[in-house]
Amino acid sequence: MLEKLKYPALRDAYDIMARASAVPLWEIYDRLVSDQPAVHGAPHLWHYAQMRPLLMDAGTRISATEAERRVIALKNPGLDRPGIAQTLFAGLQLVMPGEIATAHRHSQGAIRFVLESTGGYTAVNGERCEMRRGDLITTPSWAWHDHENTGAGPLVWLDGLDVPLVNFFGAKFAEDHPQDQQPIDRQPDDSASRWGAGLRPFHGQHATPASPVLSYPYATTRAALERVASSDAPDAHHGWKMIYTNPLDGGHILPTIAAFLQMLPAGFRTRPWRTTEATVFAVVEGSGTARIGDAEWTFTESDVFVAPNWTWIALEAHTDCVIFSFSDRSAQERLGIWRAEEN
Ligand code: 1HN
Repeated sequence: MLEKLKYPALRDAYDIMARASAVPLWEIYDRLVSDQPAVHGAPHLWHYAQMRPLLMDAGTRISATEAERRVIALKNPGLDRPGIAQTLFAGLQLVMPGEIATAHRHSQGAIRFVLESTGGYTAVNGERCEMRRGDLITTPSWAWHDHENTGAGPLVWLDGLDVPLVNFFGAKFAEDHPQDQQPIDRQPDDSASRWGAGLRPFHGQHATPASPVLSYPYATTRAALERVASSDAPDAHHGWKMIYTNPLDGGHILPTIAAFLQMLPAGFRTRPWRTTEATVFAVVEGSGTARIGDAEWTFTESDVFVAPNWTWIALEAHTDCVIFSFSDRSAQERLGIWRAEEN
């Protein structure tokens, strides 16, 4: 087990420790604590033009029912486990016209960011959340959810889940709903009306750390960003960037996952920044160049790319850009370990 000992004269003591299921800490680490984080995984970009045909092919060869979820997972080439980053799962999910993905719930929290839609919804806790391109829908831990395509064309979205984190903790539970589709007992926009209109219910409380608002429509978020952009100068590191929030405390939408929407004007180059969080970006509008660590790619609409933890990020907009992103920042902030550096 231990090779190349720093203190070979202690080998006899180490052998006795090993038989006691113990190891000398001074032998296993170079330094007891490292001064900089290790980077987990590689920067990577998935072009939608390459991924879409794979999805559509899967759409003809396996049904949503057979697959349970017809998701093509985006696997980070620098990690051995599935996952787009050490802490995050991301995948592209396809539901074909007339198909449903049956109702279940699990301890993993999820977000969905819609890429293609001619009509469809995700039902969460009895509420139908309409899915249009650019809409963000949350599925908090243990919330019932099912999906349906009610349109004539494919329904595709980016799934983001805290699967690796929940697995790491060993807190993974799941349950199928007794019905294929959960009963709908709430009006559309119920959660946004109760919690997201600058009001909250006079009676009653919201019990979980996740945002009670389930849907953040693009029509609303884009208009907000556009208005801010029309009056503020763009930030040197982020352009115009806003955080999807839980209206109850101004915090992130899920206890594990934070989400962001940013706008960059044509020709704008951000200065480099890095944080301890792993971030997944999805391009909503426009095209540009992303420089993530040593990688550099041009991106266009619906492309997805990942910046691993503690890796420099710089974005350049060729045209006006709107970029969605999500990360594990929410979990890190709650644990008090999140850090950022700007260049
Ligand atoms: C899941 O339940 C969904 O409900 C999508 O749509 C992706 C990836 C891993 C584990 C569960 C969904 C998932 C998932």
